[in-house]
Amino acid sequence: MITAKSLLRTTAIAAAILCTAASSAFATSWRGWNIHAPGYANTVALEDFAKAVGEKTGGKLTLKVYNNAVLGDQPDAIEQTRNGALDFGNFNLGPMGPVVPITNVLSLPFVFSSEEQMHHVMDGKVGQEFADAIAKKGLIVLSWFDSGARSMFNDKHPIKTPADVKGLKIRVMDNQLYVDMVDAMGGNATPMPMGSIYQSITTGVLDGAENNYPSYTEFNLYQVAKYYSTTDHLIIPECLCVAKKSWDALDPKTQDIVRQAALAASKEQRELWAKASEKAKQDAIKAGAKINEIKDLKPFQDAMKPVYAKFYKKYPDLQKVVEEIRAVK
Ligand code: BDP
Repeated sequence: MITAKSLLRTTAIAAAILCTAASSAFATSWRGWNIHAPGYANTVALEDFAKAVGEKTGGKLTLKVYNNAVLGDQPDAIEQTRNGALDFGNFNLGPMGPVVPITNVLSLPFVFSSEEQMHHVMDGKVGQEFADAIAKKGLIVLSWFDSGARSMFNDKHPIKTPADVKGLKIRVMDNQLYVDMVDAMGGNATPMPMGSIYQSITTGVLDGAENNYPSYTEFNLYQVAKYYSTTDHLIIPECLCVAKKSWDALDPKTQDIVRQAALAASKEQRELWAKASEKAKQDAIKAGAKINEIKDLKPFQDAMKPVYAKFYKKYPDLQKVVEEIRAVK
């Protein structure tokens, strides 16, 4: 029997459903993954990206950035964004390797000759090849971020030659190439999340890790691994990526707003990065880190020959991508 009360309830439910449908037709909100803390160059650029999109779409698309990897570790976050459970993120191309094979080229030690050359590569035709391959795996690259050059640090001694790595337990990101890289110098590599390094060094599970100056100071690693040696062995780009599912749901005008905001964020991130790198280096020195500047990297480059040999054996087709990178000045 239809009573006045049940009619009222049914009407209220119908109204609520209509309301949700209407608001989702007009307003969308996106969740974004970020490993870094507030104030870090990437975080500032991501938050400005989110703000710009909200403003320029008149609130039709609102973005929220979740910092400090609260939405999960990086390999999981890449997966979640690929399947659309998350909408966007700032990802390092290292942990992208297991998902998009061509991106492993960017994790080959010394593949770029400088950070500047990396920019030229990624902003050009070769960068587009990577973006196209990543798109086939469910992620749209909107722009490229910087993460400087990565160097080794540990709590035992300065690294002056590859032989100094012998026997050291070094944390690496999640990619077999980094295990091979440390192996080639006689060390023992352990892939683990960035947030576990500090404690692992304290307890002796690790002797050190490798990263850029801003991450070295962001995670207070100079406190437990004061010997930082400028091996500069990896220059890995990062992306500002959107889930293809979320991207395809936008109209072309909104896509254009998001893309422009992402390009502006990349410009901002790179400028902030350069300053943050220098500042982090000085902060580390002030806090007692011992920086060992390596003048001649050739012995380290030579030590990487087995890494390349193994890589070309596994991916013969990717040798031409390495050559394309090297041809860019
Ligand atoms: C930092 C990158 C971040 C990585 C981290 C790591 O910005 O994306 O997750 O290194 O080593 O430099 O895990």
